[in-house]
Order: sequence, then structure tokens, then C-alpha cells
Amino acid sequence: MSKRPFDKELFKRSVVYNVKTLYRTPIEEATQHQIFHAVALATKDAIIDAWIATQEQMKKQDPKIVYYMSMEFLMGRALGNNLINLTYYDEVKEALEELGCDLNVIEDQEPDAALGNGGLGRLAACFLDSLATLGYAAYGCGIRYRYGMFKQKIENGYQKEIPDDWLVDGNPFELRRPEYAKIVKFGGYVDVEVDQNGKNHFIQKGYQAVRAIPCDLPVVGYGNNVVNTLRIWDAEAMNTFRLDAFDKGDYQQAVEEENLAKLLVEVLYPNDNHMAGKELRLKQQYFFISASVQEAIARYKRNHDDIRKFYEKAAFQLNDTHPTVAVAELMRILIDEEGLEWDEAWEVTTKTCAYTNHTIMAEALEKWPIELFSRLLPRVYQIVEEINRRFVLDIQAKYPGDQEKIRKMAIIYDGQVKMAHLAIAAGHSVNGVARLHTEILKKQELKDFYEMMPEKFNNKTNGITQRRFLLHGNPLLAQWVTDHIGDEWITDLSQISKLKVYADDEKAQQEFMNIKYQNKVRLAKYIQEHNGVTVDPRSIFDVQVKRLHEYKRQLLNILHVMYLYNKIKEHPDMEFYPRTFIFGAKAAAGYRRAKLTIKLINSVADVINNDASINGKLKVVFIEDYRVSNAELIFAAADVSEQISTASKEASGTGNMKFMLNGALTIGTMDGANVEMVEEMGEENAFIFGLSADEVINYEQHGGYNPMDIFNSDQDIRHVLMQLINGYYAPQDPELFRDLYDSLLNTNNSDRADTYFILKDFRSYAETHAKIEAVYRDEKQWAKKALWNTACSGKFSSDRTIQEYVDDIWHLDKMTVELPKEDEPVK
Ligand code: B1N
Repeated sequence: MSKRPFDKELFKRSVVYNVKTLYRTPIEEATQHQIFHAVALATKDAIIDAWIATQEQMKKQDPKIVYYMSMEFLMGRALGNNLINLTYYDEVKEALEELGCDLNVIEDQEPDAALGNGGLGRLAACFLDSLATLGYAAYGCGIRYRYGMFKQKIENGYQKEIPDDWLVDGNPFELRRPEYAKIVKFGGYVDVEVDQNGKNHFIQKGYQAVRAIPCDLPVVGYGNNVVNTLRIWDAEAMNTFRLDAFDKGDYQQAVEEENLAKLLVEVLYPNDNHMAGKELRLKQQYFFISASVQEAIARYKRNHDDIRKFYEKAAFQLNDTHPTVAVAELMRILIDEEGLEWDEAWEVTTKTCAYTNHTIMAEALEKWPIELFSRLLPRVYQIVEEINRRFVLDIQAKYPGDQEKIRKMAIIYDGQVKMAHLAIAAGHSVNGVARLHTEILKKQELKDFYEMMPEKFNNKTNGITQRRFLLHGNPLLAQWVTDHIGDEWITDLSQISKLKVYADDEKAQQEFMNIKYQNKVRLAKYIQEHNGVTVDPRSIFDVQVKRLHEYKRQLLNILHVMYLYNKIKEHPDMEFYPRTFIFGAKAAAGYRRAKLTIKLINSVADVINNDASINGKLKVVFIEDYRVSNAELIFAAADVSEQISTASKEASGTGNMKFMLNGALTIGTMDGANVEMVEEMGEENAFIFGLSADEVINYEQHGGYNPMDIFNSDQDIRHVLMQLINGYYAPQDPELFRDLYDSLLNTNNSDRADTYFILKDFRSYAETHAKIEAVYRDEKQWAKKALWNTACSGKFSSDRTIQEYVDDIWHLDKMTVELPKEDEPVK
């Protein structure tokens, strides 16, 4: 592969020129923000030839393309990542230094592209990185939300949501492509017209329409000239000319369509693992899916005649059920517009579509009322009805007379359209995201489907990109790794196991922990600047960063901190290794209990951080606005990674892998991908505690757990719980945390008390934390385990995950992209 040498002088000239033309300013007087835009444009120039060359290669080679369909892409910042993958990062850093600029400061000017909530959206972003790096042709298909995930401010300990106006200053990497606009229709009714041959044609009439405009973002592969595309759709009104007061009917319609277009792409729903069931959400889903499916078909038809072979050149991966309307939309286009018979269309659809399940949480299951679904998507609904009718026939053929099976498996039942059932019936593959999760799907949640169609089910354990989460996020460790084993780990993380020989090497251990220390200093500085809290980088950095959800059990963590504080107060002279507990989490705006947990963490932090009597042994920090960009700093600086979900509830987790890669030790339950991490590193190199998934499921199904027994018998726990309702952390309002107390002990609502087994797991958690302290005191032992964790993280690259998707589900062809010689003009 030919790589173009980096032309430093050209790049510098380009930055200076961009500052001048964009802002009419000499670089010496430009703000850091202006320089960011200038550098981003210069970087886009460096990308563009490879982007074009990739498209050329696709035309020439005609590879099969995967369309990764997702409501969320949590990309984070692009500049640093693009420079890393162009392999120009160090050179650009140097070039900018010569211009008197610091690349880190410039990177900090870029707003995160936060078009996602948490793990599901970030996974999509990691997958795009891996697809480009492995040389597979891929489109990410999503929505260009005007406002992404809200910004979080903490005021008086409470979360406040601020709109994320990420596009105010424009997006320098974006390419708007109105020439590929598509029209998407909502509502109205379906007319049947019979042609001369007696064939029925179904025509949607009286609808509202919007224009979908693709906005393309480059996805740069690592050092291979491949640049794929993240295509996010913006919405525009069809026809503003119709805003013509003379024609009353049209005027009304035009205003409504204008409002619809604006509203459709206004904002990302800020719920993780939860379905709000709002009409606008279904509209968003159909909007980007219809546009994406139309585009995929248009692209295919540009150089193929036989639409019956569409699946040979396209794969649709549905990122959870959110894009599932794609199966019906594909059927609609194949039948109504391409003229296929039902059976032909069905074969194409099933061979094209595949579904990934990301959760078993009941509240996340997508179900739409028939009334809403059929009103919004009348023709698509007819098709879903027919898919359901045929699927129910299949069930009956397989299980004659078994009404129960139909009740449990039908796509339409009880007045609702069940999107997971649709996705399973209409795709050729159903996968979970970690081995344990897939087994739970097969044995519990999707048991009936597994029994009927076992061949569809498979596992694809999640992964993360080492390019963002080590090479970019932890440059010191990345360099150290390269110094010891070479740089192949950047594109083949299995190589990182070569570090294992250094686990017992004292020099290596010291260097490793020294890098950790420097990263802790970097994070301490960030915390000082952003929180005004001083933390000691020599203390144990114990970190839980992820969305706030009851099943993730941030409450267990903070209750344990309260317990430790009580111990220190009771025994001021006891041995205690200084610890800093770091939290970062956004709560869904409407999730009251989650927001109250944030308030509790901050209230506990206030009391503990201001108690001079404990000599700084304990600190608690809540990092405001946890997001991809500050996550990179946090993972690099962690000693301990908290992965403490109620076993069976966390489908996989991916933060767990980012910590492991960066040499943090995990305290966790046997849940999600933790199970496979422990398999790689060995149980003696992690801190595992708590109920197993089987035990949790057993309690859920057969009862037998009463948190009151623990409350009555364990006085430390009782002490901590009483502090939730006696004003210890809220003297002005002793009742403030009553709801959290009730959630653990009272069965006054439909839920069992302590739904997430926090009290049940508390003792085991506290004992395991005591072990952490003991091991940390032994510096060599800790260093060895930390280094070992990094060395064992090879499996958890998203490169490995993507290769498995390719081998088992998508069957894509690899591309090699050569750039034209520098003096050759690019087409
Ligand atoms: O998907 C991640 C997993 O690693 C996590 O364990 C899992 O919790 C997460 C509805 C979701 N599952 N479901 C969602 C997000 C948004 C929404 O509106 C559900 N997120 C996950 C990647 O596999």
C-alpha cells in the first residue's frame, strides 16, 4: 500500500490560508477556536483524495456493502481521531508547534459529536472505525440530530440538562449532498388501483412528505487509504414555494410539512435502555430508514439489473430494534416500486437483514400501538400485517393448536406491533452482544424463537477500538507498548499478549505504573479545573463512568462509600489506603430516581470532601458531563474499574473493556462481557463478587429474597440506610433521599423491594473492596496484575468483533485502496 508522505510545509500553509479566508485574520491573532476550524479543514483536504479513491475502488471492485443502521452514532471528536488514522498525528502536532499552536488545545475546541446515549451508540462508532481499518465497504446510516445528547451541568448537586448545540459553528468535516436527497412520506391512506393485467397497485395518498438530505462524514481507516462514510440524514421541507396564502389547502399542508421537517431531526431521545413510546420517535425511525433503504437500492441499481440479487451486494445490520421498520420498507419498495412478488421480495429481505439485540431490560422492548403505527405508516403497516399473517401460519404449522406460542411470538398481538418479533421473523441472523447475554436470550427472553429457528441465533461479543481508546487516549502507554512489542497491535490487538512476558519484569512494572501515575496527574488537573476538587494522584482512583441506571447500581457504589466513611469516622486510626471514588453519569431527563442518585453522590461528596478530620483519606468526585472526549482521559487514569451491574442485566458493557485495555483492575459481577474478560485475564487478576446471573434469575422467578432480613441482621448496612432518611447528608431536607431508601426496602409499588439486589450483594462487594486495598498496598503485585490486564485485552478489539460479523453474517469482500500518485490529478 502506498502511503503519501506528509507534506508539513503544505499543511502549515493550508492552516494559515484557511484562517485567513475563513476569518480574515492572520494566524497570530486567531483564537484557538478559529485555528481548530482551519486545522480541521486542512485535515479534511488530506482525507478527501482517499475518500474519492475509496469510492472509485468501490465502483471498480463492486464489493458487497454493509449498511449499519442505527439511531445512534456516538462519535465523539473527529480531529484527533482522523489524524491518528491518517497516521499524521505526530507530524501535525509538530507542524502546529512550528506555528506556535498546541494540538491538544486545538482538539479541545471541537464539540463532541454526541449523536448517541451510551454503549449502543459508541459501539456503532467503534464498528465504523474497525470496518474502515479492515478495508470493508460500509455505510453508517443515521440521523443528523440538530441537538445531540444533552450537556450536563451540576447545580447544587442536581443534574441540569443544557441543549447540545453542537452545530452552532458548523461541522468542518461534513459534506452536505442535496443531489442525493430522498422523499419520505408519512400518514394519509392507501389507495388500490388495478392495472390492465388485473394486478393491484398500492398507492399512498393524502400524505405529508419531507425531503431527506444526506450529510456525509468521513470514517478514516487506519493507515490504509480507506475512507468510508457515515451518512446522517437531515430533513427539509418539500416545497417552501407552497407557502402561498392564495391557496388555503396547500398552505396548511406546506406549514405542516415544514414543522414536521424541523421537528423530525430536532433532538436525540436521551433514554438509554428505555422506550418512551413517543410518536415522534417512530417518525424519526421511519425517516432515516426510508431514506437509507431508498439510497441502498438506488446505489445497487446504478450497476446491477436484477433486484432479486440485491442481497449479494448489500447487508443491513439493525442496531437493536430501533431501525426494524427497514424490513417492511424494503418489502414495500421491492413489491410496490420494483414489482417483485411477495415471495421474491421476502427472500431478498430475509437474506439482507440481520438483527442485533442489546438488552433484556423489559422497559426497553419496543412495542407500538397499532393505531399509531398504522396511522403514521399506512402502507408499511399493511405489509407488517401480511408478514405477521404468514409468520403466524408458520408457528401454527410447527406447533399445531398451540395458542400460547402465538400469543408469545406473534408480531402483532394485543393491539401492539412488537419490533423484536418482526426483526427476528424477517432477518436471517439474531445476535446477542456477549456470550452470557446470548445464552440468556436463547434460554429465557427469546426461548420460543430460538426453539423454532435455532439456526438464526449467534453471539458476537462486543469490542472497542484500540485506536481511540489507547493510541489516542493514552499516548504514553501506547508508546510504551510499541517500544516493547512493536506497533502491530494498532491494527491487530491480539499482538498485545506479547506484553505478558513483561508481567514479572520489575522495570516494566515500574514504567507501567509510572505512566499510570502521569495519567492520574493529568486527570487530577482536569478535576481541579472542572470540579474545584483537589485529589491526590497517589490515592487509588476507583472509577464508575457509564449511564446512570438502577441496574448498573451506582447506588451500591455510593452506599459502600458511605459505609467506608462511617468506618473511618468510627476508627480514626485504622489503616486505610487513601481512595478517590470517581463517578461520571448522565441520567435520562425524566428518570427521577436516577437523578436523585446523582444528587446523593454529590451530597456525599460534599460532606466527605469537606471533612478535614479524615485527612483526605477519602475523596468523592462527580465528573460533570461525562462524554467520549473526557472518557479518554478517565480510562487512562483509572486503577479500579467498577462493573457492578446486577448479574444478567448488562448485556455486554464496553467501558469494562476500555478500562482493561488501559491497565485498570475490574471489580465486577459475573455479567455481560465481564465473564469473558475474566476468562482472558484469570479470576485472580480481577475482583469478582455477588450473585451469579443464574442466582438472580432464580430469585426473580421463584422469590426467596427479602431485603428486610439483611436490614435487620446487618448493622453496618442499617446504619448506612438510616443515613438516607435521617438528614445526615441532607440536613435541610431529611426526607430528600426517602425514595432511594424505599426502593431498597419497601414493596409499596408493583416492584419487589431491592429489585436490583443491592443489599443482597453489599457484603460481598465490601469484602471484595477490602481485598483491593490489600493488593494495592503490594505495589509489585498490583503492577503485575495491571500490566497483565492490558496484555490480556486482545480479544476485546472491535476489529475482532467486526471480523466475526463479516465471517458469519455479512460475508463482505476486502478492499485495497491505492491513492493516485501525487502529480496525477484525482478524478
Ligand atoms: O448496548 C451496549 C451494551 O454493551 C450494553 O450492555 C447495553 O446496555 C447497551 C434503547 C438502548 N442496550 N440497549 C440500549 C439504547 C438506547 C435506547 O433508546 C436501548 N443500549 C444498550 C452495546 O451492545
